[in-house]
Amino acid sequence: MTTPICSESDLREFLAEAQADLGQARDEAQLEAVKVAYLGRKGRLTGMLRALGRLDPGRRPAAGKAVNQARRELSEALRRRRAELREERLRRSLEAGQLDVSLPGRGDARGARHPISLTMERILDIFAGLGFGIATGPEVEDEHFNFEALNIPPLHPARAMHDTFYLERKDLLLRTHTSPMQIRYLQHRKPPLRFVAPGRVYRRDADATHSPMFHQVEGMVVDEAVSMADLKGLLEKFLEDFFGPGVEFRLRPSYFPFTEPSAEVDIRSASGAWLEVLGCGLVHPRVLENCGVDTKRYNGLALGLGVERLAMLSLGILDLRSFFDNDQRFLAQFRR
Ligand code: 2NM
Repeated sequence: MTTPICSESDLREFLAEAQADLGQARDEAQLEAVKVAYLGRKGRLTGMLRALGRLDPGRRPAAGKAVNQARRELSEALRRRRAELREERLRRSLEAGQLDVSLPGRGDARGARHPISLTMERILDIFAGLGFGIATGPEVEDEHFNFEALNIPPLHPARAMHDTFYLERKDLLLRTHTSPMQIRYLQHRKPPLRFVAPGRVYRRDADATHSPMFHQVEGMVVDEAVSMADLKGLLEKFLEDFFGPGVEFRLRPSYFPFTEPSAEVDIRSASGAWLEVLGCGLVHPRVLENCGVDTKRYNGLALGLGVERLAMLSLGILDLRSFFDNDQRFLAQFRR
């Protein structure tokens, strides 16, 4: 456009053009471009205002009034179109989002305690209630604490049964049971003692009933004249607390290098079948001597149980591997 002429009809034509451009603007960015083209520093309307200076002084007031009026109208049309576009954008985004505010919430994503942790906690609570302390100790052990002190000499067949993981440093291994903690505990305290040793243990084995890492709790009582009757009484208390009152159980003679006599304990299942739940016995005097206990005065009882096994029995889990798959849908069923 060359020098604008500010006749009323020219202005009307100019405004109609501007309105059409505003209507063409499809979004707020395009609208901004139209605004710049008309009202910007080098815009058409700004050009008109400047041209007023070159006009006959007599015509200036009326022309100025008309151009200013056109600017107000243009500004107002711009504001309306901007509001229109914003509303359109909102409507489109609501349609795309299909937000149904009546839907139920998604729930929270809280984790659940692992059934092994829950079972471990139940077991330790029962022993704590009977006055048992808790021993702790390292998962990396040596042959002395894992085997020799427990009356398992180098060529003893029980060593092969333990499927030990050895470290590169040949004198170190991953503990195959929690008993080494009991040896250390005994060495540093004076009887009478009653305590449990809970924790992870490791054996080279993996199938539906064996995992290379699993959890044990071993318990021990060292006092004067401890008997199999004491052991049976302790088992009755533990099994009734864990499986419920009236649980039927039996002791079946067995063999462990660190106890004499030794027994395995079975409980009667709902189907009538006997299910093995733990091992136990009177502590072999050689084990106590290895720990500096005066065996003329003291003796002891011990028991060892697998936490996974007890968890499977009490929660009705059939495959040991479900504990280690970490499927949240499975684990959340045991939330407490
Ligand atoms: C078992 C079965 C029988 C046991 C023995 C000892 C210790 F340290 F006193 F020698 N700790 N745990 C033991 C006895 C463990 O597990 C099936």
